[in-house]
Amino acid sequence: MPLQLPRLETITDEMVARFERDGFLVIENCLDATQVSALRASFPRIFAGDFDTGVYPDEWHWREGVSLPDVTRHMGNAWKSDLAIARLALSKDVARAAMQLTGWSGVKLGQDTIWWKTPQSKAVTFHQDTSFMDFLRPQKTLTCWFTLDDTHCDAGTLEYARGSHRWPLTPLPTDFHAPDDYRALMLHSAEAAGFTDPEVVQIEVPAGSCVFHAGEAWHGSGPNQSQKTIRRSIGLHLLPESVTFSDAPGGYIYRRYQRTGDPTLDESYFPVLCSENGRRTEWLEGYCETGRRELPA
Ligand SMILES: O=C(O)CCC(=O)C(=O)O
Repeated sequence: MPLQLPRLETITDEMVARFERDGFLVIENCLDATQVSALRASFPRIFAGDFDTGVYPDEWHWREGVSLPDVTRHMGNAWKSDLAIARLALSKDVARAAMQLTGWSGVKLGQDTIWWKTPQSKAVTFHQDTSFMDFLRPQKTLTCWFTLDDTHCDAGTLEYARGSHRWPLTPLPTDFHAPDDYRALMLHSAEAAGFTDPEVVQIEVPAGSCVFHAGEAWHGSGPNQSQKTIRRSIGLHLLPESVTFSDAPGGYIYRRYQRTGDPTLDESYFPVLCSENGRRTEWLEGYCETGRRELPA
């Protein structure tokens, strides 16, 4: 079964107002200790290439003995490879909360991202997730980021520029991992938007907490300066159900899933997590148990 997350069942008007004002919303203690430890156990396995389904993720940015030891370990669409991660990524509760925050009538999963910041690992540059959705119309996304460890300012926690979801959208960063100055692009964009001293909020929350952020909100994470604290997180990047592939160039990874002459996003790769009428892509529940995408008989 996909995970049930009762803390996400009640999104109040006050929470929506805070999300709209700041561009992000923190909800503490959404995953219980058992759920956190099951997800943590996946990290060493998937980065060693041990996949429940035998299928590779869409992005695999760090390999033992090949990659630089001090960059943030990162993977995309591990739900296709690992069933513990699938149970989180395919959760209905996350999607329903996203619908309440955005007003979308239904939600598809765009992709997940796995983040593993080992002690002394380097920064992730500030960026806007919507910039990566340049191949979609409407160009929109909402992220729900879960942390599996208590987060600390000196251990590379996630940071937001408050209110930055109202600044203009900028092109993709060229130095995503281990930039010289991880806040530089955001500061440049702030200045262009007329803000000289943007407020940066560093998220310090217990393991199992989550943060929803608007796709336009600037966020990134500093170096992990700790000698022994690990920071493992999972981001779920959600799309409006009505989204289609655009005619414009872009989408160097996920455009591969476009069928010829057809702009729709196939539910085999971008499943519907929750629709207005409660519909979900048919195979999600079974997939979380068996790793097979089978339609009910
Ligand atoms: O966890 C991080 O350091 C980066 C997270 C992020 O950029 C995201 O999930 O959108």
